[in-house]
Amino acid sequence: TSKYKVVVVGGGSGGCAVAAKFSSLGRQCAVIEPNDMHYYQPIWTLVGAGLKGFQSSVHRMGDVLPQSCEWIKEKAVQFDPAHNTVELSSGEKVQYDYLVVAMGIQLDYDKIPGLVEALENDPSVASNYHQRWVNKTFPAMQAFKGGNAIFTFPNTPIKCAGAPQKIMYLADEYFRMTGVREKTNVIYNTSLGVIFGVKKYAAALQKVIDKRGITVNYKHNLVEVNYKTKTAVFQLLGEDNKFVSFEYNFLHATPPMSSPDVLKQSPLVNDAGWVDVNKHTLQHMTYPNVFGLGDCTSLPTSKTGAAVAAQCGILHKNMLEVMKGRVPEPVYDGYTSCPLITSKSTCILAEFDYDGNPLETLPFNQAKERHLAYNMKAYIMPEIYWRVMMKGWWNGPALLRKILHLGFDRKPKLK
Ligand code: FAD
Ligand code: UQ1
Repeated sequence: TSKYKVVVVGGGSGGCAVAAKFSSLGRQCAVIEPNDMHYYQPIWTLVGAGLKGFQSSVHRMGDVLPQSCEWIKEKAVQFDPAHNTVELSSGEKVQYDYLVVAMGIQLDYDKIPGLVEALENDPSVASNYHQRWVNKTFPAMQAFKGGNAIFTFPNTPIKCAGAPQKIMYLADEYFRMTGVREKTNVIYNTSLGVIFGVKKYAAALQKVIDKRGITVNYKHNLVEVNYKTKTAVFQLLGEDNKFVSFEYNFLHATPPMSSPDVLKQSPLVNDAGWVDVNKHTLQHMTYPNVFGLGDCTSLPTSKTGAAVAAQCGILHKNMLEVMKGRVPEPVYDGYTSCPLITSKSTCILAEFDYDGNPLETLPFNQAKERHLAYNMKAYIMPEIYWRVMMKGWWNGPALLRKILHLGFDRKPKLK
């Protein structure tokens, strides 16, 4: 059994950023992460639309993780928080004084019968959520000659809840450019009953949908795909739960998602399977030396990299407090952000807190489609991610917001 002061499980956006913050601990800090590659997933929307190369989203894990920390290149398979240990796929156990769980969210493509087969065999079926199938989206758009272009949103919490519709706006624009839009129904079939969870941005997106002539079908949950007949079956969520079939000529599927299976079976999670943390401190509800970060947690905010950035600084500070025997400060307000790309040069930059109150960084209305927001998303955020956040220096834009608002910011009131 090897022993460390801090063990971080997961070397993705959150795990890597927080390990970098603890890098002064040197070999007393370890990251458990099985993957060779680290992906900047937010750029996959633009990769899918042919606006960025896939290679720009990939760095070798060994080049991204902080050099001073120990990289344990294995999968965590079991948690025993009563004895401060994590078991690895090799069977070996790792002991910790403090644990950060940042394992992300699991993609459950296999929960939709026929979806994986369609993704593997039908060139007109794609999915920006997976490193393998994001590379199919643009070729499918190029080959598309009209008919039904269907975009789906599943019946589970997902990461970046805007991504299933961002690719639709980009495809709609592309189909206009290639002259096929007049022969096309652009259809958004979503399990939800609203286009976006925050009213201010939902109203702005509705205008985009009306202007572009997009069909939105609410409470439509994808349950089956048959690529041989090119049909997608949806269940109508509600009273009758009946099934309707759609023929597709292009299908962009967002898979159902859930907490990683390894976590679901662990003592660390709530009934829904998420790491059970205090929503203002990120400290575990039962085990005070355990903290949770990002997509795998119970934090009731929209799961994004921007939220992870804000959480990293708070987690680091609070864990240092706990190390000193003090009580962590309840400061996380649920900050999250979703850059809702509406074309290859415009973006609605949603930023909000737990209560769905807008928490905008720029001192002008971000519900408007703007070039500046697009440029930030496409050119500035990747630089911030690789050069600043992965070094442990980016805690989200809160400080920038305060400066740009000249201190006239509302004070967060936390229970
Ligand atoms: P991840 O970054 O997913 O990292 C989880 C890590 O845990 C992975 O490296 C994984 O290998 C590892 N892991 C899993 N299981 C184990 C195990 N058993 N043992 C050890 N390690 C394990 N966010 C934004 O802010 N803005 C956007 O515009 C945006 N767009 C997006 C578009 C798409 C298409 C996608 C897919 C995501 C988008 N996101 C966006 C979301 C963002 O990428 C995630 O919210 C963010 O990466 C979450 O960070 P995380 O550390 O929680 O999880
Ligand atoms: C952000 O902080 C972040 O983390 C790196 C993202 O992840 C990709 C984002 O998409 C956004 C929008 C933010 C928020 C930052 C600003 C400057 C509004």
